[in-house]
Amino acid sequence: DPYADDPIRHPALKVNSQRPFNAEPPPELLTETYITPNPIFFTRNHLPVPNLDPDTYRLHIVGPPGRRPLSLSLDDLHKFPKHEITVTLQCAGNRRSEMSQVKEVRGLEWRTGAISTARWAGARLCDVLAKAGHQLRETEAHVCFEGLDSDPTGTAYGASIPLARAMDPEAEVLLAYEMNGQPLPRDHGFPVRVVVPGVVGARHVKWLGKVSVEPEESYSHWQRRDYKGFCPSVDWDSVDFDSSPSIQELPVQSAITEPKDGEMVEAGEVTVKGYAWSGGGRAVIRVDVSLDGGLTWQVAELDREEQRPRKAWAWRLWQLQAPVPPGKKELNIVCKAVDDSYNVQPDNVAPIWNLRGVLSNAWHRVHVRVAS
Ligand code: MTE
Ligand code: MO
Repeated sequence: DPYADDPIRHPALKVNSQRPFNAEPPPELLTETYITPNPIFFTRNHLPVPNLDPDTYRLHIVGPPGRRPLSLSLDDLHKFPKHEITVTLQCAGNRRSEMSQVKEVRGLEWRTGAISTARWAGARLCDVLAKAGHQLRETEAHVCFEGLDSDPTGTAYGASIPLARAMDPEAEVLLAYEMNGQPLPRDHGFPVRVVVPGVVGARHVKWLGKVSVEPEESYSHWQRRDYKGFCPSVDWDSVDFDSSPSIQELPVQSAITEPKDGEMVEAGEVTVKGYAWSGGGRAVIRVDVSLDGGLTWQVAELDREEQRPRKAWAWRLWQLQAPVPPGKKELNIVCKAVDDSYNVQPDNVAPIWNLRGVLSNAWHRVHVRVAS
């Protein structure tokens, strides 16, 4: 059993698949704290978790033609300036279960929890690439990452990002060795993973073994044959994966974490809580909440965490306390977020349905009954 050596996991996680391990925190725990504690941070593995020895670990950075590659130990990586940032990581498949209610999709049935936030620390990728001799010459180039996890044929997990993002110090792409002040847990990439702020989780390659600069995107299955969006009419017979770009920055997203769907709430006053986030460093500027299915709206209160212009990498938690209209037997609670480009979420999921069930960011709806 290639999974026999996987780590022990926190019992609060809702497991979507055991082998490979995929799990999300329950919604009420997800927004209890701004920083997600490591043991309940959502986990998305495609393969068994490698068991890497930090003493013999080496990260290979392929140099430009004519330069020797770098082979960095963990100590070598610690010698680069340490950079620490708060970043929200979201899987492209977050909220897929709502898409599969419209029509069957292929993928794990994530609810609202394939998203979490941590303080990440490590070396800046741009510093490491510069040390290896790379410059931002070729604008069409890509930085390819390879994981040390592999399938029975020896194929490793891989992904890439454009070189321009990798070389931009303002993009703050990290080779992270710390998560919330601790060495990375095994499930989250020990000893080193990529963190690409504002970009889909699939590019944050864990158990990083190799970095190279290539004229083309990564040839990995997960770069070329997955994690792409399509028209709702495209099916598995007609899909042409080369016709869509790989997902990089994600669209604006929000969800309700309290109350839960089907719950009974007290008459009088209701507290609605949730998260909101947008890709590409775009800040969430507002979250609107409706108690009547979207007929009338109220503005939720956002947390006061710092939002840097163009570098708002982390989510905002929000809440609304509102009177329950007298006589109401049920509430159709809805939320929708707006980012600083005034991007909004679509009102329902059917027009954004796609065969792989990615990019599911319609208004989030929760139906509750009111106690009488
Ligand atoms: N890196 C490797 N090596 N193997 C993987 O399976 N999964 C990717 C990404 N990096 C993956 C990986 C996907 S799809 C996501 S959403 C994130 O890791 C999840 O990171 P997490 O498990 O730390 O939440
Ligand atoms: Mo993912």
